[in-house]
Amino acid sequence: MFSTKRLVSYAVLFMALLVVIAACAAPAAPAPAPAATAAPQAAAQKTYKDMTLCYPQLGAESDWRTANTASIKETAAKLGIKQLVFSDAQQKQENQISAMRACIQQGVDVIALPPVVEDGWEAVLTEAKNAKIPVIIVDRSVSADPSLYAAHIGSDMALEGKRAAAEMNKLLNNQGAILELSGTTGSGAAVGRAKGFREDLNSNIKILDSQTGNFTRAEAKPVMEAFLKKYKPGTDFQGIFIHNDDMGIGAIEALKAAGVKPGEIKIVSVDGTRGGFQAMIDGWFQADVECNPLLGPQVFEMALKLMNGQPVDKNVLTNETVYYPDKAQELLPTRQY
Ligand code: GYE
Repeated sequence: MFSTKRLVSYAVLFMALLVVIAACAAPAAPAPAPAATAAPQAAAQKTYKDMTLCYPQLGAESDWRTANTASIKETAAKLGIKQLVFSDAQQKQENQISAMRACIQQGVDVIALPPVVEDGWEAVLTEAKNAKIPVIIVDRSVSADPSLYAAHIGSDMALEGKRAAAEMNKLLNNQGAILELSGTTGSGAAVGRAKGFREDLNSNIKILDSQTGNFTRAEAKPVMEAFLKKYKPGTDFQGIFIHNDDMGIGAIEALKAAGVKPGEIKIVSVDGTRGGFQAMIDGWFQADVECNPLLGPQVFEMALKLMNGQPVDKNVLTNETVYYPDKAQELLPTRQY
């Protein structure tokens, strides 16, 4: 056992030693500059001139689509990107998938994909991911796991459907029956619009029937003709919800041929194309829910960020509104699509 005296002298010795060590140690060096402010990476930044972007467009089924294609092509030219690899899949998913595979093979920098339908993208998205090619989902959505793509830029299709329902409720005074001409089966646009519409449609309004017109004028017309053989306008149904203006224009032809007059049946459509505005001026559409196809600038801006490894927002939604016949004449000349 140590005596207290001894213990104290050990402690004093130990502390003295500490003082000596501290005195001998080199004075603390100034803190190094934080790594973030050192050596900016600006020199390695990629520009639009370096960009090869792949756009496997889903088709040319509508005026909306034509405007979307034009927006992509015009923006690519304006920004002076190295190469735009554009293709038209004619509304066939297998064509979009092969176009994507060709782009992966080529080693493009970014793929921007407007998917014709929601399901079935896992395999090719995984291939792009493995090849380290970021994919931006444009316009319609996919059901694949979000970890398989970089981001989505497009409209809130369910919100568009809700807006259409609110218009229909007003137009029909919350009662009656309607028909629905829906978009491409299984497409994010049709699924979202149908869902949102049903969520907000007054429960006293019955959806008598719903058929697809595949977003085209040509396919919508015979569907409307078949509806008119089955259901009597005015008696059996008072309104029609149509998922895009092109199908609306096809439907109008069938309605005209059946002797229906503009305004007798309340029509709510989606897109806000010039054709839709004309249909409002002519009294056929009572409301047109906007869906903006001019996505080019946002797509390329995000693509450049991805090329430079910068963070991007996972879901970029387009700001949209509803158009009405009273302003249609005034606004038509300002419409870009
Ligand atoms: O509403 C329709 C087009 O996906 C939002 O596709 C798009 C839709 C648009 O054919 O006109």
